Parts: sequence; structure tokens; C-alpha cells
Amino acid sequence: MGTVSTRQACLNRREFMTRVAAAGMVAVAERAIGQGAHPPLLKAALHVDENAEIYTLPQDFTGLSYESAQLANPTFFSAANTQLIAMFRELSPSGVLRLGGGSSEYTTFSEQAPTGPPPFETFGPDTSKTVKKGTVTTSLALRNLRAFLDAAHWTCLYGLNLGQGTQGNATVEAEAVHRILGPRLLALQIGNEPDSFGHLRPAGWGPDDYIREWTAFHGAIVARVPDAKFAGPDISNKLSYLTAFARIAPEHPDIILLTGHYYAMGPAGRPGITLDNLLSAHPRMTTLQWSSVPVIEEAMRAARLPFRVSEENSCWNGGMPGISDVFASALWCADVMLHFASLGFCGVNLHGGGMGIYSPIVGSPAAGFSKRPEFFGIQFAQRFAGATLLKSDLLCESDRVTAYAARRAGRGARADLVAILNKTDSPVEVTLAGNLGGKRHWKRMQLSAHAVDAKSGIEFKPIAESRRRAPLVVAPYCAVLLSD
Ligand code: BDP
Repeated sequence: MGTVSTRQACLNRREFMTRVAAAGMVAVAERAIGQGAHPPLLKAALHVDENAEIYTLPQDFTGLSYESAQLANPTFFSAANTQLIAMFRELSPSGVLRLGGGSSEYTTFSEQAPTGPPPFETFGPDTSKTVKKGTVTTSLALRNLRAFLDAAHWTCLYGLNLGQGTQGNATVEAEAVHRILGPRLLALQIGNEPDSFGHLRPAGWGPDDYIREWTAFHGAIVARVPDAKFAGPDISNKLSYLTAFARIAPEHPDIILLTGHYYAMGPAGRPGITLDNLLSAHPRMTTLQWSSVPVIEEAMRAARLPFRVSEENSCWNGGMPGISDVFASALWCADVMLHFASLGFCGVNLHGGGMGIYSPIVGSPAAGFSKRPEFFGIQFAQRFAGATLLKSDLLCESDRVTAYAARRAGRGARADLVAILNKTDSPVEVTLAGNLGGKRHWKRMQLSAHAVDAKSGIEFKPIAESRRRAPLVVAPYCAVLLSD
């Protein structure tokens, strides 16, 4: 992993001119700053270095995350749930479904289906108030899950219960999951957020204790399922657990992936959980911090493994109404997914389910499903799956304007995919410098809504090409995708 090289610079006008001059983009600067600029119009200049590749996103970059408890209703993830399968496929032709979350510490596995109807039809994001006791996963649920994944062409990152489960039960479950999901199983995870086991373990329990427990579960599972593959540690925020896990990874070639969670803000209800914070360059994070990135990069190096954000969303404790379920969350989601890709992270799973406030898809088989704003943000970022991000410099007066450029496979040497995200309330005029500019004709798609706090009417769709050589203006609270 190299250092982060997609740079978004926040500059005042004078710094902007200096940087632009240093970058040999004086002509661009003259046009961008221009005569008679109106104060509300932000100016930006994008330069892409087509010789500097950052990272190629894998085809399974996009993912969703659901609570393990959802498996207690075996008809939810099943071939009969055709509407949900179609929505998964609209998001990605080959995504990753992660099952885990807080409820995974309360489920047990049984070959025998419990008598009576399932305890619920759907199970949304776990919060401290969720009743989650006694959920049972059966072989029937796993067979239905396999059919669901086959129909969606997705794979599964499957969480086992380390928090409160027994080694014996996890081993039986792992064997069934491995056998039934077959090639649809990407990896098993042992435990959800072990760094937050405070309520489940004695005081002083730490990373070494976690590694000891993990190693015991792992040993028992591979004794029964020698081909099993593993991911972890699925941490909430304490990096010492990631570092400890990365340290033992080389001893276990069956560990194929490092994982951790990210929530931009939280808990829901706390002061400071605002639209403004969500759209800021670096939302005040309560989980992984931006300063965590070097530690994650070091873990990737030590383990020689990729890192996936296996669970993420805008605000933990179930999400914040008016923030996690409005258009701003779509802009945030598209931006953070591409930002994580630019760090070389191999995928992102947006958490949700049920009627979850931050869930990209809500609903149930009986009532039908609908798309929430983040759905469209994911679709925006998904356009980069399989593409190679290139080093890009965006010079702009606001750090809430971001840009990513990539080259898609088999389409020549030039950057042919450019995203510009405007998370401000001003229009931004963007000058495409160097090879990006000139006479090239870009097809344009737009992620937009009638208002930043809109709950419906969110669109990600092609828009008519503007007049040739007209300046590229990205509307307030809007993201544009150019492809040629
Ligand atoms: C995470 C848990 C997940 C919750 C989420 C939240 O893994 O189960 O749904 O927090 O609080 O820590 O929204």
C-alpha cells in the first residue's frame, strides 16, 4: 500500500493560485478564477496523472451488511424473495453480503427448526434497545441463503457467535455454512466487534485474550472444516485488536481478509449529529478515525492482506432520522466508498435491514421493499468496480468538493471515468485540466435530489450532454459522473 494519493485540497484563493501555478496549470487557473466570478460559484480545477495508478477496485467492492438474527426467519434470504434479489443485483452483479452485527452474539445454530412461526419477519440494525434473545439459525435458513446468493450472484461474509456462543456450536455451524454455501462463502468471521466485548467479558479483557479465544475457536473449526477461510477481526474501533490479529495472520494462511467497521457519527441522538457534520470533509468519527489509516495500512502490510470495511453507515445506534435517511446520506455514502477505495481498501458493506433508518433497502417480503437514498449513492460508487483509480489533484476553495478519476480495463491508457462530488450549497465550476480537458466528449450521469434533506425523488441517471465546451458546473449538493 502506498500513501494516500487522491488529494482534495481546501484552499483560499491565494493558495489556490499558488498551487495551480506550481502544478503548471496557470491557464486553467486563469479560466477558473476568471473575471467577474460570482461569490456563490465555487471554482475547482481537476488534474489527473494518468501514469500514477493508485488501486484497482475488485469486482466485489460493493457490499451490504445485515444482522445475523435475520436468519431466524428462513424465508427472508431465500430464492422466493425475488424483489430483494433484484435490488441486490441492481447494486452490484457480484457483491458481498456480510452477516453479523450485534445480534450475532445472541444467535445459536441448530439442525432442528424451532416450532412455531419465526420470531419476526425482518430484523433491522441492532441497537441497545433491540430484543435479540433466542434467535436460531437452521440448515434450512442456510439452504435458502445459498439459493438467494446464487440468484443474486453475491458471496457471503458469515459471522459466528464468539461473544456468547460455544466453540462446539460455532464448529457445527461453520461446518454447515461451509458445506451449504459452498463457493458462495467468501469467509467466516469469528465474533462481531470483539473490541467492544466489555459487557460480555471481565474487566481487563484485551487483545491478547481475544487472540487466545479466537485461536481456540479457529483451531476447533479447522479440525472439522480444513478448507474454511477466515476474515477478521471485524472491530468496532480499537486498532490494537486489528494489529494483534494482523500479527497472527501470517501463521494462518486460511485468513484471507482483514475487516473493521466505520460509522461516520454516533450514537444517534447525541449533539453534533448533523447534516452539516455528515457532509464535512471528515465527519467527527466515533469509530475508526482518519488518523487510524496509517495503522490499518501497517496491518495490511504486516498481514499481507487486503482490508474491507465490513460494516459501515452514517450514524450508529440505528441511524438518525432526517440525516441517515435523506439525500445527504447518498452523497456521503458515494464519497466515503470512493475515498476508502482510494486508500486501497478492497470493499465496503453498508449495514442495514428491516426498516433501519440508515438502511439502503427497507421493507419486507410481505410489504415489499423500497430504495432509500444510500441505495443510489452505492450505485454511484459501484461504477468504479473493476476500474483503476488514478492519482488526482482537485484544487478547490472548499474541502467539501471531492473528485476521483479512474481508467476502466480494456479501454486504453486514458482516464475515462471521473466523479465530482459537491457536498456544498454552492454550484462548482470545474475545469478539467490536461488530458481530461480538450475536445473530449463525456457522457454524464448525475446523483441528485430536489433538496439535501429529501427522503424521496433521489435519482442517479444520465443527463443530457451540455453544449460542447461549456464549463462543467456541478449543482449544489449533487454528484456528477463523467465517462467517455
Ligand atoms: C454496530 C453493530 C450493529 C449495530 C450498529 C448500530 O455491529 O449491529 O446495528 O452498531 O448501532 O456496532 O447502528
